[in-house]
Amino acid sequence: MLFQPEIERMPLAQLRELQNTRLKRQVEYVYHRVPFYKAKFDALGIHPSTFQGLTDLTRLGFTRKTDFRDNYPFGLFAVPQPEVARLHCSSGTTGKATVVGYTAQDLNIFAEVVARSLAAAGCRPGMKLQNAYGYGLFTGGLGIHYGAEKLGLTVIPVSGGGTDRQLQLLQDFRPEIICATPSYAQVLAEEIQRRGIAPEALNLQYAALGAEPWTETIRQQVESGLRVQATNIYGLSEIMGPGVSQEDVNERGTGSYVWEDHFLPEIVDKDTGEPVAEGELGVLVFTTLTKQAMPILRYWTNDITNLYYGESRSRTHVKMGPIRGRADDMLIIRGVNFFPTQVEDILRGLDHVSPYYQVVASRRGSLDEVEVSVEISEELMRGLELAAVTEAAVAQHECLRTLRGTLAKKIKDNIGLSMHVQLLGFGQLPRSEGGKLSRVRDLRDLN
Ligand code: ADP
Ligand code: K
Repeated sequence: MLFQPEIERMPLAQLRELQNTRLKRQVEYVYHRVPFYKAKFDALGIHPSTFQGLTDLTRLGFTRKTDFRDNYPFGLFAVPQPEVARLHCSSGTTGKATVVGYTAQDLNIFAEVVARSLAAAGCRPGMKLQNAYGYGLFTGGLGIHYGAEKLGLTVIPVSGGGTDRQLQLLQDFRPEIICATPSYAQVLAEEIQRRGIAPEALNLQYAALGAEPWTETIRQQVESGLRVQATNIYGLSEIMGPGVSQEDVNERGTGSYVWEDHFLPEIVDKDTGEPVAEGELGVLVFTTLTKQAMPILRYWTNDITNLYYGESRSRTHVKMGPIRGRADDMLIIRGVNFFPTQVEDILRGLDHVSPYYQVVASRRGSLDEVEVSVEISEELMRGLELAAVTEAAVAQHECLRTLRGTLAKKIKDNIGLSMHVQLLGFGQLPRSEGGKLSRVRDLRDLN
């Protein structure tokens, strides 16, 4: 089903014309309303009166995550605060969160693109949707929620986690659709099998999964475990939230439609920033075309993927392939964005630890796990007369157990993820020998 067929099937030439008009308007809008963009464009010699639209796009330079941090909290906003109807934050920023804002019109468009996405995922008005995306500052929960209402679905706003309750509601309310992170959908599928819940006890037909990278293997597990057809939903707070792109349920595995009338995508080389040929892998860059509260031009997402038109399509909009990785060191753990440098910041504020650490992400079953190894300070080693820090030493010294507990709690409070903390002695972690030392190992095999 197509929620907005006239837009989703708009002939490409007409779509380009629409994008061109909207881009010129957006450039003019930010030039007069956002000092950050005015300064940037002045420096680049760009003026709205001479800006040609799509053919001039690459002249605009990039907007990066650091620009959000430097303009925290409202510096990138283009409207006065009373016109901002809602604020959200993106996870995974060091220190200060990335704040994003929406006018009433932005929220309406957000709901429309999510409604389009859910329709492409198989949903039809009258169906029930269990929303297991987290509600709150994160864009996932409310983003899906209002889009589902816009499409005419009955929403079950259960939010993330609480597996017992999720399973109870799936059996009692019998929703046709579930939205969740792919790893959480896997957990639900495994639990259903483990508890011997009969497939007929559930009424699920579709799952829209996103917020983290996933694979065809995960799709198969979720599809057979939950007896659904599972599609990919992609998005990011800086641009809107979930629903920037979506896979069609009948075209699974062939890529996700990017809703190009609102979000103009590009793929650029991760080192040079130059556009690559259609179909080539590179960094995904987005320009918002209709945002009022916080328009963003050429946002460098750091997500690695490709864009292509190609065969097998029920709509005219471009498709993006699955996210193959990140051009920065951000990890996505259970849907939550996490920069290892966030651990560094926590260590800096803590006594008795060295600044050396290592982060290892792995998968146990279908859930991501993170272990953080941290060295205690030389001083503390001397004080405790330890040559090395072993499990036995930790068991013996209460102060080490307290230190480990404090660190685990700070990580949980600041980053929003539970991690295992391992204490090591000073000097036990590898040091850089001139080259770049990777503090991160990602052992999750996503293939
Ligand atoms: P979201 O609520 O969409 O997760 P965030 O702003 O917290 O929004 O995170 C955005 C990032 O999450 C994206 O840049 C991308 O790295 C990742 N992400 C979101 N959806 C997907 C998806 N379907 N596949 C792979 N990665 C995704
Ligand atoms: K995410």
